[in-house]
Amino acid sequence: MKYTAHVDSFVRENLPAPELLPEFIFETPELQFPERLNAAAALLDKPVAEGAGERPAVIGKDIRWTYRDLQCHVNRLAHVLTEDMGLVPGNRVLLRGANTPWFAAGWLAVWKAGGVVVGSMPLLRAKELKQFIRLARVTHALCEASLMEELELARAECPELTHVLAFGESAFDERLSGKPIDFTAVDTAAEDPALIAFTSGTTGVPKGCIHFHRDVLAQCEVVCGYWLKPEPDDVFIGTPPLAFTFGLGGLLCFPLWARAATVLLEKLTPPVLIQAIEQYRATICFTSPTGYRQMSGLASQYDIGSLRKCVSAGEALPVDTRTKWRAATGIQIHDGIGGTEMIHIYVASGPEDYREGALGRFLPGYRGMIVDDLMRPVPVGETGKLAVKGPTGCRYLADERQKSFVQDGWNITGDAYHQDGDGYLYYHSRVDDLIVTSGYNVSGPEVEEVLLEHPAVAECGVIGTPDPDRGQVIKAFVVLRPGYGGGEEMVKSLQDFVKQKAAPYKYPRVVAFLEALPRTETGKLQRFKLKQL
Ligand code: 3UK
Repeated sequence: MKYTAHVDSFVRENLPAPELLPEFIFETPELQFPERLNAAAALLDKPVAEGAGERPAVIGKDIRWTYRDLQCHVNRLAHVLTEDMGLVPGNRVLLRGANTPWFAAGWLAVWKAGGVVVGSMPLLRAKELKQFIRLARVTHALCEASLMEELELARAECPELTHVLAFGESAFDERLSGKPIDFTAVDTAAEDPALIAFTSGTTGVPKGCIHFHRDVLAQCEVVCGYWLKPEPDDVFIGTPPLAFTFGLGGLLCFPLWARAATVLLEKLTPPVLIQAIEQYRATICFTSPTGYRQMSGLASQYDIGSLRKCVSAGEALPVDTRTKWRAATGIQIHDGIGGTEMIHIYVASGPEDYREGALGRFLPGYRGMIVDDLMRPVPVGETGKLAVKGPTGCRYLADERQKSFVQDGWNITGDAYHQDGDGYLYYHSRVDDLIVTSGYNVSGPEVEEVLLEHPAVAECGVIGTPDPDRGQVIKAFVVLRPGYGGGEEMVKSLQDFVKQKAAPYKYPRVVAFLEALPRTETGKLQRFKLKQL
């Protein structure tokens, strides 16, 4: 049997069968990982051992930790987990909190102790927490004191959850201060699970994506080493929750990998984020397309001259948003598509290789193709589904849906694209969201792109609704900018605008006005909710 440090083998036993796994490829020198690897040792102990101990690591509201401070806190917390809470390697630990230094310390402490992190976001309620606890057989939880209520409700129905500790209150600080500041990381195998990231999609039971210690490092090598290229003096900031792998990479793993600093603040709405960029002199920002869109209108009021690089992911980045942000800041956005199943970004473009309208190309380490429903590659220029493989990939925890995400060793992400002759990939939409109207294929994001250029439009979402004559008709939900009113005239103006700028069959036959669009905590438009309206 292969080496493992896990004493509790639940996750290993619930991995997909070998024949259902995607193929993993490690083509470059940086992706040759040793057999034993602990993500927290690599991202935290190594920098300290190599002299970065006094450098700034984590910045929060009223907190400034160096790498050595962070290591002390993580080590003490690892002692609490193993000694006071009986954690053994392989146990699942639910982490519940907003993006704060202590929440980040929780991730690293669990990894050091050999546990498997199940991240959860502050807005989740007892219903979702219960699902996570049951599916991942969670035994331990670290929860921000102010967020205990929903966890207690869930716990009442989950006997498997035996140890819960609240952090962010004085009892926690006292308990920690009694622990030694050294802790030797558990000697985990590179292939021991490190996290289970739940993704709910739009409907149904959440799917738990298992990622190994190796995967945590692989995302750093690919996204940072080959694409973003951060440096030790960088200061990262942004909005995605650490429980969303976009945030886990961008706001915790990447900064540590680069020996840079990360600013972790909660409730960063776009106006608060842009103010924080100024205040903390941040240099690298991670947020969603709507974040950049909203901030571009505010940029002139702040001194954000420290900013060097901006990463957008989670949803399609409209050209209009890219243009507005560039006009406001001079920065060409790094757009990348990633996913919970793949852990982070695998197709992307940077300022130097951006091609108008294209999402980008496969990052080094990944390869792929656009295929039809029978997994046959489609010709250049034709729309199909993306199939991708690389150093990371989909491993659902005990879930039948593995069979549809992974086919013939390829990860099928569910997104429709076409590719040009130079390997640039153009994103259309989720395959399920493609609109078929009178025989034409239209994607919601391409109509949104056009509408966003209209001066009255702040935000919009475009979907197909059933129609007896046309199969589906295009329906736009529009949030207007302050000072504009929705009415017959506005509807006509928007429709004419689309007809003028795009093929006329793409214009929205139905237009509705909303105060705000329904979004997930990760910033994604909830198209299914628009369909129900
Ligand atoms: C969509 C995009 C167009 C796309 C994620 C970066 O979003 C992340 O993970 P999820 O599992 O969703 C994945 C799906 O979201 N998407 C993401 N980025 C883009 N569409 N342009 C983009 N740039 O449908 C994808 O399949 O929530 C993103 C890193 C880690 C992540 N988990």
